[in-house]
Amino acid sequence: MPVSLCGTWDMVSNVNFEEFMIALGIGLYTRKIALKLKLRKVIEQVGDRYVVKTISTFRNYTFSFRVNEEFQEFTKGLDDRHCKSLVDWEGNKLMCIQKGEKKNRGWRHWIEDDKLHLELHCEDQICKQVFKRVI
Ligand code: ECB
Repeated sequence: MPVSLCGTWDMVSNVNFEEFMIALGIGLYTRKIALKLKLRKVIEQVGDRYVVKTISTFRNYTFSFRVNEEFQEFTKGLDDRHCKSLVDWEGNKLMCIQKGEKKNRGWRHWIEDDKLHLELHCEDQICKQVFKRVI
């Protein structure tokens, strides 16, 4: 069993977020606000169902899934697109493929050095976020 991602996590770094948002077609004004945010990630698991909340002073985004069960995702408040999303374990990494209008879209979450890592990718851009546990 991979190590649990559950808990409350606060962002400590966010690399290439602007280029990632440009790849998603996010406008300049929203990008400038988004770039200043310190995101909080809350990951909960009940049975085989995960709930992932991304929280900020500007917008929140919550979604929920079962591992290896495709679901319809609407990225409300982000780029407002519909995707067919599938989350699965890839070794110790929880990975998601988001099929839709944008090519090569998805993310990976894993724990490394007691930190929560997130790699978000879209087209040719990769955004790397790291979160520390909130005690
Ligand atoms: C809820 C956070 C608000 C972020 C800024 C708002 C608007 C910017 C619009 C689009 C930017 C695209 C993504 C924002 C980056 C991170 C937030 C959620 C990323 C995400 O989807 O994380 C995964 C894995 O934790 C869950 O979807």
